[in-house]
Amino acid sequence: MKFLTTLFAALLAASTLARAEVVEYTLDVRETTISPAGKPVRALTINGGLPGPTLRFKEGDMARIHVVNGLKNEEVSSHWHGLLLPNVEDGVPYVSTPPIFPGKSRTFEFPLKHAGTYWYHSHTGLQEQRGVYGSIVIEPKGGERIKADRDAVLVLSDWTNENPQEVMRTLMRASDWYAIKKGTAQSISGAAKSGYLKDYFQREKARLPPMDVSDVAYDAFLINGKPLSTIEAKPGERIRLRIINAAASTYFYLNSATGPLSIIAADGMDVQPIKQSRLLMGMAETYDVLLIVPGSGAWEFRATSQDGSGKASVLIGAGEQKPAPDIERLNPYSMNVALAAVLDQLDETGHLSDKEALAQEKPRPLPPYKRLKAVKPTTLPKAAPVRRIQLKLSGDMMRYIWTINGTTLTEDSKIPVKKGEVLQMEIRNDSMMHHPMHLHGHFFRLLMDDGPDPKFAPLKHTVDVPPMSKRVIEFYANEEKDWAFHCHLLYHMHAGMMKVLSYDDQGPEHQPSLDLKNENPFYFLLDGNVQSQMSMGFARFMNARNDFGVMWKAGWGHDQPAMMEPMDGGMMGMTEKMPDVEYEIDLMWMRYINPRWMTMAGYRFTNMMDDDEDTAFVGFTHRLPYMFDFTGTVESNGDLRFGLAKTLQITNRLSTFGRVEYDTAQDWMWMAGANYTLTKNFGLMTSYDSDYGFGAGLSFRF
Ligand SMILES: [Cu+2]
Repeated sequence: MKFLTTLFAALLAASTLARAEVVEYTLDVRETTISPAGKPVRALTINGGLPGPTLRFKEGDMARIHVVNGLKNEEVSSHWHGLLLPNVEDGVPYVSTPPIFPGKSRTFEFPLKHAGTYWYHSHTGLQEQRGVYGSIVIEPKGGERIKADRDAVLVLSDWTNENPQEVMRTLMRASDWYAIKKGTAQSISGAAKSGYLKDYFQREKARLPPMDVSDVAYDAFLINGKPLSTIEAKPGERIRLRIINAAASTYFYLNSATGPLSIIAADGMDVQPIKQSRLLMGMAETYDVLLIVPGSGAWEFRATSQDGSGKASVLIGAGEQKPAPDIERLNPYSMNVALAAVLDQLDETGHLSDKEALAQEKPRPLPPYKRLKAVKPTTLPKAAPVRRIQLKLSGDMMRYIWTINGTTLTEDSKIPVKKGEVLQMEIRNDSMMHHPMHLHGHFFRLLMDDGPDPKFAPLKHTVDVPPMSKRVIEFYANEEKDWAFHCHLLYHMHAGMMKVLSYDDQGPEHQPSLDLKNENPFYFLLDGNVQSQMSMGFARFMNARNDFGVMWKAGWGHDQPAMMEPMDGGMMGMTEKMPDVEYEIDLMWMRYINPRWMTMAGYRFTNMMDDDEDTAFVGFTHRLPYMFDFTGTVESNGDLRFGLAKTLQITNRLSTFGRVEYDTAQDWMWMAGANYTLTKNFGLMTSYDSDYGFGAGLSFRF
């Protein structure tokens, strides 16, 4: 009897499989000129549009997706974000799936095992920022749990007219340009004006660079490719909004003129409905919200960037405009504001009713994780051994390097996983930015202290880890091979914040394969100035931890008349003349150890009066409290040099700097001056140098 039942079940399963409908799409990635922010830009589009098309399926269908690479010299890839699928279809180039070479295509084929709102995007280099993303909707077998008249997909994104490689370069050089552009630059006068002078110096004392909630200044924020768009709707209609944050580096606050948002699904999985007036949404997360059109009018649904620098809106319905409430901007000066926002919410519990939760809601709430509850138990197999690991997220704004457990992807890529275990990951964020951490190939249970019954812990694929706090997630390791785990802030990932969960089925020696030409590449940077008396600068190739370059200082405005005279007596009766142009050129390699230490080694060419011998040197730079940089070098001839340097930001664009140096061969030197930032690339500069006197000119960074 049992045998017959099993046979029958097997036959039934086979026949269902045979009947699985194949749903086919073609995604054609091409370079196209588009202008979402007004200015025509060469971007990457899928089937000519931004975002790419919505791929609609039914649970149980078989997806067959042809991805065509219409680019001339770049590989592309497509990752199906949030879907459980065979490893080779996951679409992370080299890690799981072969890349798609220029002019070639790849057909992805996988069964759709679960329903929900998901998305797809390129996992190659910085292509996601350039437009390679779109949405996926999978309708459940038995219909939606919560009925709506129809659904509408809202793909949120951020848009820059700059090439993303240029954005990355700007971040690598720790330029203040983006902060100036979006109005979050910090200065002493700004701090004094807003009453945060004490915090300003406390931060400097703690050796922390100015904090900001976002890295990049964007030209536009988009919903479905537009800053403003319209959805037709009738009063009383029930619309299921499927919201996807496909931005490269923007958290959004969502709110609506129609009142509190009714959240019915998170990361594709149904949750017990909760209400929230403002929803903070990290990159790569998805939420489904049920919206009932209250009456006639154009009701604004708004996504405000977390840094307050912009927004995107859709108007639902037609007629009189009903704006959504404004979300006030964060004061950039109080370093405690972001932390306070985090700590403020510790008292919130997951047991509040909607009414209580709405009454207690903060003006800038965290994601509503404590109140998210799965619709059925999500507990994992009881018999599976549980292993807990810690992952520490760190970064440095002065040097754009982002790490997990102190290492970048290329330094150490592997997190070993044993098949059949429950892996608990305690993710600690030691940095001052949010990180949306995404796990490929699995749903994890998000375990919140103080949340609802852990039996109903929500299933997610992406979790926001707020500054200076931690999240605990767990999942049943029932897969094989290698799966990416990374921060979904594109530039953080690119700067190293990624690992690969590597199953033990591949043997202990196995190392994940990586897209090495797109990981940790070198960027060329040139920073310098030319003034009437002298020129200084640094031209370098830079990656996460290394700078290889040329540093120069040259002077011609000799300020010490005594030095111009022939030296009396001189060595062996010779007289020396000051050269017309004095120079010191260092060919050097600098290596970043951590936010406080850098080491350096190089070779110095010089014709300076008292020190005209070319030498090799080694040294270090150490960041002291109040952001003083102390540099010490020793040269192969035994000379020692110590320097102390400091920059003070007076206004957003005006900074002053000072530098003192002691050299056993040349004695004391000092320099002080000011720089005024005109554009991203140029500034006006003036300085006094103890050797070359007073002068003024142009500063530049390219
Ligand atoms: Cu991050």
